[in-house]
Amino acid sequence: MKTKGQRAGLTGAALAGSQPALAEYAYNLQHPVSEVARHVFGLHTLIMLVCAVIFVLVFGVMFYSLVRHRKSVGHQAANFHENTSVEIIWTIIPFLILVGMAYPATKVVIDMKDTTNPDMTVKITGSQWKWNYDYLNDGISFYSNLATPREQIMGAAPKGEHYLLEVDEAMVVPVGKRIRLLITASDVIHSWWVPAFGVKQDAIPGFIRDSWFAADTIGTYRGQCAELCGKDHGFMPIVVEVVSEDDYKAWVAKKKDVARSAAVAGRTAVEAAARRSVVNNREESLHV
Ligand SMILES: [Cu+2]
Repeated sequence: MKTKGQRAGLTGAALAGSQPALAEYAYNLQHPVSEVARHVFGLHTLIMLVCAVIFVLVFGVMFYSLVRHRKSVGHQAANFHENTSVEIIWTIIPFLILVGMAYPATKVVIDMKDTTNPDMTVKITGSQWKWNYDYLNDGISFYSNLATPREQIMGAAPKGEHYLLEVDEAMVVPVGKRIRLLITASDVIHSWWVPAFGVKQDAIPGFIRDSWFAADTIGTYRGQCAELCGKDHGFMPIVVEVVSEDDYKAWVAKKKDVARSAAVAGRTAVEAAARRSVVNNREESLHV
């Protein structure tokens, strides 16, 4: 017979096997790669421990009292109704516990909101159902759309490794740099959430909210819109590629090149269309 632990392990393995992209969500928060995310992780662990200790102490005392002092073995109920000392103790102890938890939590929240001295700024606009990234320092702008093939969503093809967590154009940032995010939306409220960076910020139409992160490890990090925003809310993932400074520069140069040639192609097409219409007009006037 399998023990409970073995069964839990098997369930975890089955989950990990069927949804590799979600495996890391299974038991804990994602592995943090920024200072803020590490603090959030630590805070989460600390508060869970405090809750666990309180749980064990309170229920331990309660069950001990219920069993050892039960009526059937002849105990009389103690009467400490309106006992001032007891009331003071059970007010002061929770108060001290709350202050003890609020102090580190407030420090992390203040750090999350401190967007001063950024190395670069990216404006992120959520819209139904995609993200738009504007690199204010480098003059780059693009949309990031879901890249999961329709057949996988419809169940006609096996689901890929990054099912619903892949995009056509990822946000690219240099490693170790302080990235300030200006987050807004063009239609309804969305939320830009990348757990590994410790960033989760509502994108609200008509408002600009800011946040920041500095990723310390090169890699690909994934997130999702975290505010119910309509029928395709689950289809607007976020992918951030953290690359070296040199790779970032090369990416910026490539993006600018592509934008330039698109502009040239656009201008050529407009000029050709204008020439055609001049020729047509001339021919029409000759025929009159
Ligand atoms: Cu959304």
